[in-house]
Amino acid sequence: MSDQPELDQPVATTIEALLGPDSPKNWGKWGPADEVGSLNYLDAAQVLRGVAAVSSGEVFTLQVPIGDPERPDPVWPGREPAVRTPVMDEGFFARGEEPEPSDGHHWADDKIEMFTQGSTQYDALAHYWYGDQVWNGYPADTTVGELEKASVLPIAERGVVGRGVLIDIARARGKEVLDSGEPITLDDLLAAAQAQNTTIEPRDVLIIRTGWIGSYYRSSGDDFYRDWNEPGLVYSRELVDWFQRMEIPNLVTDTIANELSFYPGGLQLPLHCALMRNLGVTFTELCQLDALADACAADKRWSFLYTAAPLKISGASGAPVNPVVIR
Ligand code: UVW
Repeated sequence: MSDQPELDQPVATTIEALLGPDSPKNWGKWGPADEVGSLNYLDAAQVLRGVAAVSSGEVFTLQVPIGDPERPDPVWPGREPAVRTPVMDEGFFARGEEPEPSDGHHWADDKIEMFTQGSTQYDALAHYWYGDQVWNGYPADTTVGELEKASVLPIAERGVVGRGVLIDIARARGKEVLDSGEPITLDDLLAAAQAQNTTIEPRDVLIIRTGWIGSYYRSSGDDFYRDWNEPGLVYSRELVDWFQRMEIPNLVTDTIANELSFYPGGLQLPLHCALMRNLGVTFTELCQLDALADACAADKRWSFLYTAAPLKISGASGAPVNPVVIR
């Protein structure tokens, strides 16, 4: 792990201490049975606002490939890359392992074993918590065995469509990729938006580029995991208040966990708690944003229609997704 960045805040040793007793919460805002949180902000008017941001018709897909044996999927340390196994193909017939059908047909089938969060994915709102409650105040023991509440399924059933806005922090800093442990503050985010001449509007799907996932595909693999501390947004009360005020429904980034990984004091991923658990902001992680960013930089248009729907996996803490952006 790299040296911890100098963060302009007192060192806390628990998430609860960092966030404090009055951390903003949207629990109950959309009723006691809500499981999709801030996606409720994406009403029909937001879909039309997204559609209105389309002008050239270019299409970008943001998912990284799954199951390439030459380039194992980038994953959070401790998770394993997906493994795709062919269970039927021409070889089975050639080796006599499958009887020849009388009508002459052959076929190919695969199976895949993967972490549901081992690729470009949506986190379920109950994926990460502190204390004994998850999003909307559901008890933490509703996660035992499967997520009984706020799994990824309701997000998948609903789908996500709205106006997306891309803030390219790497480009603003004149870098191909941010460094391990490099923080992004609210001021940095707003300054980068201003430098792009971009206004982040209320209810925008906020997409932040660090260059991190792109760098994985240029690295040896080992380099990527050395000094493991992903760059990204850093917790501050101002940042959380801003997300709340701006009614941001969805945070999308090109890192595996959407925020600076580690803090002095041993904390890990506190924005998962402040934004996802408390505000119900959905997280789309591990996106490939480089081609989209190049296109936005070329014509200086940083907003577009963002659409996504993770796979409908019952009770899961996350699910793969291939978000589609239309400019
Ligand atoms: C972790 O939970 C570590 O990360 P993610 O949100 O990417 O699943």
